[in-house]
Amino acid sequence: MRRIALTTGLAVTMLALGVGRAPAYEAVAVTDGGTLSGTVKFAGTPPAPGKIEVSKDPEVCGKDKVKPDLLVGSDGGIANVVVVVKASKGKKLEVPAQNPVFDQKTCEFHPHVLAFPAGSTIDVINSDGILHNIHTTSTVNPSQNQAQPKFKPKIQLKVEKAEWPIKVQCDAHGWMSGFWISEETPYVAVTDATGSFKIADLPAGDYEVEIWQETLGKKTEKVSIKAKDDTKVAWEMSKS
Ligand SMILES: [Cu+2]
Repeated sequence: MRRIALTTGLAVTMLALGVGRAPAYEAVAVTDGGTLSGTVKFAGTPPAPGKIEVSKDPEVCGKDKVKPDLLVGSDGGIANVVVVVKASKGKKLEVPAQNPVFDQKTCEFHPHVLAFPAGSTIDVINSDGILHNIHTTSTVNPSQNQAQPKFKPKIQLKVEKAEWPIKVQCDAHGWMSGFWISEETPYVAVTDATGSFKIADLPAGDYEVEIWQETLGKKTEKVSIKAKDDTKVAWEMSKS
């Protein structure tokens, strides 16, 4: 018993000192913040988009579907790249007043990559009127797995803790895939169809920025943010 008490005491002390943990994010007032904006483009010739074989419900899902795992626009911009500024302090991370929406439509997840503050409740919508099944694979949060038949047009799933990427799949349609990004700071963006992104209100300073794409992996970039200034970047990713 004494050993257990000692061990527990040590663990509590280590937690209190923050030993072995990343420093917690500190919310501060940001005045004269700077902006980081730019593009993430594919270096070289991108591979032809993959095709999805629709093996079920083609009347709702459609027949010719493009795999969403690597979408490169005509100017090389990569969609759905997650951009995370590794900030230790900055503006307060607010859970949105309106729940983020994750829709299942023509047997695809919209958006393909959904970023939201940790603690958000996600409105999972079934616009198709057929059976879908929302299945998340988490390591920090509990994984969630719920059937969503026609008579349940909306279910709500809360994600308490910061974690990314959380893979989301549908067990009824094996090709359906998406990702949730549960944010620890407000300085996260997902690139649009042209590969563009913008992150505002950053305190001036030097930062590491992680960029991640599901088939291209993770890369770290460095930026300097100046007060009231827009730092523009043109980053590239490629198949390794
Ligand atoms: Cu489905």
